[in-house]
Amino acid sequence: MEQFQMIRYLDGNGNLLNFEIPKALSLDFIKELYERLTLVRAFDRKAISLQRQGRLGTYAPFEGQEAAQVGSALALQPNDWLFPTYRDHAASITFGHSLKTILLYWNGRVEGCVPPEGKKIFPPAVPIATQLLHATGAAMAEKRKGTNNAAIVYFGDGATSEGDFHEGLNFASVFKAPVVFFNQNNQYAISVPIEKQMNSETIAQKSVAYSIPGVRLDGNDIFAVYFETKKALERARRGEGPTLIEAVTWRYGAHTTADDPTKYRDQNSSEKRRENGDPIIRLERYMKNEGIWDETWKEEIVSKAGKIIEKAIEEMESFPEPNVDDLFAHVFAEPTWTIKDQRDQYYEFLRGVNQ
Ligand SMILES: Cc1ncc(C[n+]2csc(CCOP(=O)(O)OP(=O)(O)O)c2C)c(N)n1
Ligand SMILES: [Mg+2]
Repeated sequence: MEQFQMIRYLDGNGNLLNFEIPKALSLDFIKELYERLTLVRAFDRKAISLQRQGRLGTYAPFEGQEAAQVGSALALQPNDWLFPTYRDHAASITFGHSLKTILLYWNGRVEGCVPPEGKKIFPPAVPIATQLLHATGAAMAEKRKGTNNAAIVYFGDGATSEGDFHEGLNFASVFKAPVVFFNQNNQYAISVPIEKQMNSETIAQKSVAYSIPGVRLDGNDIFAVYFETKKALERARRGEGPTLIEAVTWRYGAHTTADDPTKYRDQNSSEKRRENGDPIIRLERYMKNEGIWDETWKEEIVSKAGKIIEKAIEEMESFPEPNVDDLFAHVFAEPTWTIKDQRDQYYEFLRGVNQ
């Protein structure tokens, strides 16, 4: 697709390509990017390890997708909305969620859905693509209220085959809602590779049907992600409506800890992608090329990340025991008779177990 060439600011060797790089690229900012990427990757690996030790429930890893999530979330303003899926903890953390909250979520705790005071972060959407409608609605509401706030919504390649994707884009286009549709094309929907899922060559081209801009970028290039998302958000704030961004990326690991990817793909070739595609290695190469790399600093931030993660685990593990009512309390504003019935049955079951 001529029209949807992949946008890159940095090549695999960390060289800047022919793009005007805005002034925001200060040394501090570049270091912040690297530090954030390092933290979320270490967190992701630790979460898998906790799940394997029986200290965390099923977990959805995002290793490989860090630049797409961190770069896009950093482009937001504090009063914007963020609608994540079950794989977008790096985006949520970057926008303000604590690591403890993310861990509580994966231990099935309702407290894991509560954003910090004043932050508009939705609970992760597990039903695929439903969040595109929520984000469009929130953005339409902001527009009606006359604010300057925008929304970003994350979703995968598989989600673009759902009706909700099309409904969301159509509504947002018609009502010029200030929303950025941020697709992470990690090329798999569980075990289904993208070529078995759709005949479209790109996801960005799906924007044509709704007469909105479509941007295809290298999702492992944090500069491209950050600056292109920023542009889309600015466009939204100017009242020009939504943008569809396709960030092409890759998940190295399993769909979730309940999945065995070796059953449907060659995990050795997945690992080989690190050589030229890895978002963190690429930024590190850029910093080395620019002469701004400092090995001692790297050791410091790795050790700092480890401490932050250990503290979050301690907080999660010392959290008070859950209240059984939480399971039933948040389904509807007022519980229906079916929910009440299930709650009673569950209490009866617990009485039997405890006898
Ligand atoms: C409506 C709905 N249908 C099916 C599922 C089961 N399911 C969970 S994840 C997933 C694949 C989603 O793939 P993609 O949108 O590419 O996101 P990724 O997991 O790759 O981040 C499916 C089909 C679901 N959660 N919701
Ligand atoms: Mg996918």
